[in-house]
Amino acid sequence: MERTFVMIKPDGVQRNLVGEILARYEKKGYKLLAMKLMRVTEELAHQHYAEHVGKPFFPGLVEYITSGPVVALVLGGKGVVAGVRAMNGATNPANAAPGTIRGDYGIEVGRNVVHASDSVESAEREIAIYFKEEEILAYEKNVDAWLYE
Ligand code: IDP
Repeated sequence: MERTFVMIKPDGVQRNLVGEILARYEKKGYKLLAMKLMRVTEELAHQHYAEHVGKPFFPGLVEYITSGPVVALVLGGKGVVAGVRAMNGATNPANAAPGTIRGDYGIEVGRNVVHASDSVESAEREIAIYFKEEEILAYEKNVDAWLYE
């Protein structure tokens, strides 16, 4: 099953949006494979956002992502990588369509509520940064027969 790494960022936790955001992914039909409330350390932030080291917004990004607890998730399902990116909306909430999480709950790019992997490869890289393989559960749900032909 395709998997993606998702994070409800510190602003999402502080603004009491965890339940609403989780409900969206659940109702879509994506399967919750792993979940934890945690703090992102400076070291984790550098690993996760390695591609952005040196960019002007990088120090602010590290400050933001380490500023409070986050919810880290692994979600599974057919097409889940692209599907969750679409549900999250454009990186900058100012450009994110209404109906997307960033479009509905965010204002500025530096407080954009959620993260999701942008490809199957980056999903596997990010999952390995945040989770041990034994923390990721494989299980059947009866509803699968109602989601997949
Ligand atoms: P993504 O989160 O939609 O994949 P990326 O371009 O990978 O977007 O950027 C990673 C994160 O860095 C964004 O989600 C956002 O929190 C932050 N970020 C990106 N560009 C800017 C910027 O120009 N100013 C402030 N923060 C930014």
